[in-house]
Amino acid sequence: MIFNERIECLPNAKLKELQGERLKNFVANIHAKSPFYQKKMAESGVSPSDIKTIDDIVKLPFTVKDDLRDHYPFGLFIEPMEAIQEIHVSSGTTGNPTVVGYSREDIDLWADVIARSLCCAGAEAGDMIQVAYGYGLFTGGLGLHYGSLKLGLTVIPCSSGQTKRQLKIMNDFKPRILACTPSYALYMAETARELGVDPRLSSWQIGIFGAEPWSEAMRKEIEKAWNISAIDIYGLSEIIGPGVACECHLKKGLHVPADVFYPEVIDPKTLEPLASGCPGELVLTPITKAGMPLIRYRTRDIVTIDHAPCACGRTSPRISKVLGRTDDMIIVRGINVFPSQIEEVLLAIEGTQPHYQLVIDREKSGLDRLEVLVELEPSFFSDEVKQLQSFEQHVAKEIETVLGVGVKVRLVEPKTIERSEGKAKRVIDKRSI
Ligand code: DLL
Repeated sequence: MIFNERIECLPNAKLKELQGERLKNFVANIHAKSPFYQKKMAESGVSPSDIKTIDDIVKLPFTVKDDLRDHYPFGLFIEPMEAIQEIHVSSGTTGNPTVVGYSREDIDLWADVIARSLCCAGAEAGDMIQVAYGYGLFTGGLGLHYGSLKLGLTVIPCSSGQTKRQLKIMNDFKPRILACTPSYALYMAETARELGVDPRLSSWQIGIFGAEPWSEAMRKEIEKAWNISAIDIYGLSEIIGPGVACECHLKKGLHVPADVFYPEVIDPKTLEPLASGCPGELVLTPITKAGMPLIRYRTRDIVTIDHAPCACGRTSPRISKVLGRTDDMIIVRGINVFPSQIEEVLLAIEGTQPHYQLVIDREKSGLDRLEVLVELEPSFFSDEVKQLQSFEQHVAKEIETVLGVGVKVRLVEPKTIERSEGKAKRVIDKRSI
């Protein structure tokens, strides 16, 4: 089912017309109300009257995360506080957290795009959904909540954590849909097995997973563990939260509601637009947002984009799974490494578990050292040191073939790597400590 067929299946020319109209009003409104953008646009030599069609978007300046941090907490809100209904905060690793504000229209928009996402994923009015994303300042819980209400689902607002209780609720209430981070879905499966419950018999048929990178191999693990269809949902607080893109049942890319979030893919170095299919940084402009609208926001997420219509009937462009982030890319001895590449390799090897961590350090000689910690399935654990060493070497070789850089692999005992109820921490970079 398609939530809003008229919009989601709009022919390309009509979509462009609508986007152009919206962009024009969007820029005029921001320019009238935001001293920050008045200055930024003046510096770029562009004025609202230069924006006539959606293609004129390239004339506009970019916005980056530091712009939000520099105007902490409310400097980029363009509506008075009375018009802001809700505030969320995304914690970063450095500096001020990112604060985002939603007007009433923005909350409606959020509910709408998530209702579209849920529908895209296969949910239908009358279904029951267990929302196990964190409720609170994080956008995951409340975002899925609003969208579920809009679509007419019955919501169980579990939030994340209390895994045993999550499992009991699943078992007793029998929801058809689960929404949480992919790493939490795996953690819950592990806990279920420990409790003697077979996760393959769960009531969940569809899982709506996102908020962190996860590979195709991880998808297979989760689908096998829970016997469900695992759907990828993407989003970021600065744009709205979850609901910026979501897969349909065909899983051939994540549909972007481009009538409200205009996507571009650029080369992060030259800032030039890239052709469909070329990996680059995703830039988004939420062309109908009111409370804290951003122009050409650089997400730092690396994706490819496909403008061809999907066999599901939707004409919206689709982005690939997130391939990495410009800032989680680790540079080891000059070679660019994305954790997702290592994840793919690890999960393709029989005997390893989907729990891993990457530790980067600098040797005395000044050379970077990348150590890959990975858990072994209990049945593969051996008392024979030699056997373990040869397995480590085998894994290291497989990774080296893909990355082109030498790594050290350390097999660790089951349950040694910290489990996550939210976003998993995959990389520990000791070079900056
Ligand atoms: O993680 C919003 C969200 C909640 C998305 C629930 C999906 C489900 P932030 O905390 O602001 O917002 O983090 C945004 O998380 O720029 C990506 O790097 C990463 N991310 C989000 N979804 C995915 C995904 C939420 N499906 C940052 N795959 C983004 C890979 C993702 N990375």
